[in-house]
Amino acid sequence: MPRLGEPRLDVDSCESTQLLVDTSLPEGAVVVAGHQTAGRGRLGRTWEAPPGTALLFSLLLKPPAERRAAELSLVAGIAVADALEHLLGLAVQIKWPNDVMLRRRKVAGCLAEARDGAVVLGIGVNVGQAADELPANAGSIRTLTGRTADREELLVAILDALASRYVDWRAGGLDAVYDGLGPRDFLRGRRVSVNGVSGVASMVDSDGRLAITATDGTTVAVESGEVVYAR
Ligand code: BT5
Repeated sequence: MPRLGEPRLDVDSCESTQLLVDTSLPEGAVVVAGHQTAGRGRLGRTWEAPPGTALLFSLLLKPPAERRAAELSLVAGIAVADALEHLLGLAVQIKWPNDVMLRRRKVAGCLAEARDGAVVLGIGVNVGQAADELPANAGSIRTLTGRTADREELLVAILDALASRYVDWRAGGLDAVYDGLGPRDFLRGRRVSVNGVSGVASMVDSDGRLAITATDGTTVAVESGEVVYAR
């Protein structure tokens, strides 16, 4: 199993941990920040959290060329869900392609960016934010459970879970980690619209695509995009 979390750089504040990962380091290198001034989401969006309230880190991975790197945001979601379920004892869902949901709120987001032939995997988990410190439809461990969580303990739990899921994914793709994904699929059975395709989400397939069944019964598999869904 690869050692994830070493070498490690901790910073109080930075623009984005994604920018501080040196891809010449060995796989497993991690950067952890207490605050980001320009945290990144997908498609040019931002990730916001007040200083000291969230777990914010980026991890360097060097997957084999035959694997689809974009699937790593789902693999990361599975690992975050594994860790949160273990620590909180509550069911956690994964909303394709990269959100982790607790009690129907987004509690964490994952971002897999390819760089220099490697993948920089960013994970943000909302831990201690109060309700007025969160965007719409988001929640933190504090607001959703009334409990506090230790960010370091959570980081270790996520890295442990990810090390195990990553080994399985490297060997066998999403099929090999599907037990952590299929039963946690937040969108399954919901009415969705993605990139102009509307219908009912039926599943995330083993290539990491969202399968949507339209009213005429045809099924379309969508590679990526922003999902609009009925709550
Ligand atoms: C994501 O993007 O969900 C990926 C977020 C990855 C963040 C981590 S933090 C450590 C590392 N360093 C970085 O710079 N990034 C990574 P996306 O699916 O595009 O979601 C972004 C959207 O989520 C925004 O447009 C907001 O609507 C919403 N959002 C922003 N901050 C949030 C938060 N703290 N909790 C929940 N939702 C948030």
